[in-house]
Formats: sequence, structure tokens, C-alpha cells
Amino acid sequence: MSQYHVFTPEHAIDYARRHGPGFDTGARLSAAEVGDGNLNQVFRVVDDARGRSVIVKQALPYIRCVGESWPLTRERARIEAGVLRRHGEHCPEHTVALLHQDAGLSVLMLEDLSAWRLWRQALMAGEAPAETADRLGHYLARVLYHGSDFHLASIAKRAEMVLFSNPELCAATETVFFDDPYHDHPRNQIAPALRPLAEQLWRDGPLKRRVAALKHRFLCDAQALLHGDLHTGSVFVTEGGLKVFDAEFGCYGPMGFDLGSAIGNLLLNHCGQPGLHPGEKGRAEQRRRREEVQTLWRRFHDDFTALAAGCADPALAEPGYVADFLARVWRDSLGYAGTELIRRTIGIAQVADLNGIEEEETRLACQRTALTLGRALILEADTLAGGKELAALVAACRQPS
Ligand code: SR1
Ligand code: MG
Ligand code: MG
Ligand code: MG
Repeated sequence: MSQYHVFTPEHAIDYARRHGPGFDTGARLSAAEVGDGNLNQVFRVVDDARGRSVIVKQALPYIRCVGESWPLTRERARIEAGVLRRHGEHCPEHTVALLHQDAGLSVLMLEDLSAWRLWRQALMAGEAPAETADRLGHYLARVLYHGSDFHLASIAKRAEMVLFSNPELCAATETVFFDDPYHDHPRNQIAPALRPLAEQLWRDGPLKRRVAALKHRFLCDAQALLHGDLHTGSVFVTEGGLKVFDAEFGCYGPMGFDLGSAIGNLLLNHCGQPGLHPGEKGRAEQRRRREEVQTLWRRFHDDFTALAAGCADPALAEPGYVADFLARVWRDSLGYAGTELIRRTIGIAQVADLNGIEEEETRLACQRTALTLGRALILEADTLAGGKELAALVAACRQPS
């Protein structure tokens, strides 16, 4: 096994030369660090003459956006490779291709999707491809179904739970989603003008009991092999396609966590629209976000239901059980979406949909909407029967522009 060392661009070139498809000794390669995530370093290695490129991603032994004060296992590279393999098996058209892995170096080589666009950037520009939510619903149905007890026999599923035990990354998720934002923690990043609203959340007993239940379900309920960090910056899009990447937080957990992360990020964009696109353009984008949330859920629900018709488990195949199960996943998704809205507004790792708004009063108004909507989703998750009811709640939280 290779000895771990932190890559420079030259190391990334050497690695690509040894393992990249067609990157032979004669090729003139260049590399640049292009990572904009919170955890790792990411190099793009290019062979200009032949028009080829790959991504070389390396896990550092700590969280990059925090520094060495928050050490984090490099095991996450092995987990990421494994999740991409599994998800690639079940939904190859929507999973980034893993080209090579070196466990000792904690390095993955991935297909280069730089010519595609991050979904978050497309949403912020008001240029998101129309089919994206539908494609993501299809991806989620396929990967979550095939990693669940509806598809896997009990012994195989339990072996998968061991293989994809991801304790340190799960602990980080538990902390940043369910703990830090509900207390006065130094990791929080709270605009001074938002502090009174944050303090209200910290005193809100009913809200914190619901958050406790969501955290507890994340801790206990191993429903499927999740992506684990499915925000709109983990998805590349084009007019014709969608690819999910960055699966290092993958773990067994409740399906609603992945669905809720995606829905929460669509709603963060909804909240930011008065600042991103004032006036009619922003209102039209908000209508699209509300439709996308409904489309995502509907496609997931319908595809999952069709797949589960083939369920071989004698108890889970009981007529009506899949519908009951999916009703619970819907409620979970709304709750997790609410926690995503709150943690991305006052916790660590915030999002450009809100923080990119230059005008301060507008930005603060959008952030307040995100906190208010997040709280409402968590508290009202059990009362929102479907997409229409959710859309009505979201529309009622719209800021005047
Ligand atoms: C402490 S890690 C903070 C966040 O960065 C990642 O992108 C995940 O979203 C994680 O929650
Ligand atoms: Mg990421
Ligand atoms: Mg089974
Ligand atoms: Mg990542």
C-alpha cells in the first residue's frame, strides 16, 4: 500500500500519469487545485494536447474549512469509493465515475465534470435545467431502494452496514446538523442581527424535542446506504444530465436524510431569491423551486414504489406496507429539510444562495426567512400531507421584494 503524503499538483500529475486512462509517459500534463469544498483537496489534471482531464481528490487528515483543530479520519476516502461503486452499480447514469483508488494515499481519481455546472450555481443564476429534480428523484429511488431491506436479504444488508460504518463522518454530521445550531457554540457563524432569532431557537423546547427525534432517527434507523451530504453543491448538471458526487459522508441511515438535504437546499435557494433576483424573476424562480420539490418527491415515490413491487421479503411485501413506509419517509424528509435550512444559516458550512447576497438588509431578511421556514418544517412535518401542502407553507414564508 502506498505511504500517505499530502499531494502537491506535481504528485497529482504523477498519480494521473500512472493510473489515468491514456495518460502515458509522453503526455504533457498540468494540474491545478480546484477544490471549493469544506474537507479535501481536489486537483484537476489536464492533458491539453489530447483533450483529456481527470479529477484527483485527496482526503486530508483534518477538516479543511476548520483546520487541524478538527482532525478527521482519511477512512472517508475508502467510504466514498465504496459508496460511489454501489450507487454507480444501481444508477450509473447519475453517479460520477470512479476511475481509480489508492487506499494508502486516500486518493480517488474521478471523471472530470468541469464542463458541467454545479446545481447550486445554476439555481443561483436562474438557469437550472428543467429535468434536474426529476432526475434526482430517480437517482434517489434507485440507490436508496437497492441499499435497503426491500432489496437486500438480511445477512447481506447487515454486512453492508458494517462495511459502510462511517463513525467519524456521521459524528460530524450529527454535530453540525443537530447540536451546534441549537446552542451557543463557537463553531456557529451568526450574523449579529440574527442573534436574537438564533437565541429564540435555543429556547424553543418543542423545536428542540423534534430535532432530538430527528437526530435519534439518524443515529438508529439504518434504512438504506445514503449519499450522506446531498446538497445542491454535490450535484453536477447539464441540460441533458445529472451526476452526483462527493459521497464521503455515505452511511446507513434514514432515507429522509438524503431527500431532506436536497429539499432543504432547494428551499435555501427559494429563501435567497429576493436577493439573488429581485422582482418577478425571483418570484418565478421561487415557483420553480416549489415545483421542483414536488417533482423530486413524486419521482422518488413513484420509482421506489415500482421497484418495491419486486420486494422478496415476506413481511415487507405486505400490501400497503410500502405506502406506509414512504409516508414516514416524507415526514422525515420535511424535518431534515428544516434542519438543513437552520444549520446552513447559523451553523458552520453556510451556502452562497444566502451569503452571496451583497445587500446586507436583503441578505438578513432572506436568512430570517430560512430560519423561520426551517423551524416551521421541523414543527409541522407531521401535518403536511403532501407536496401541495408543503408548497403552500413555503409560499407563505416568501419575503416581499
Ligand atoms: C464539519 S463538516 C461541514 C460540512 O461540510 C460538508 O460539505 C458537509 O456538508 C458537512 O456537513
Ligand atoms: Mg461536498
Ligand atoms: Mg431483506
Ligand atoms: Mg465532500
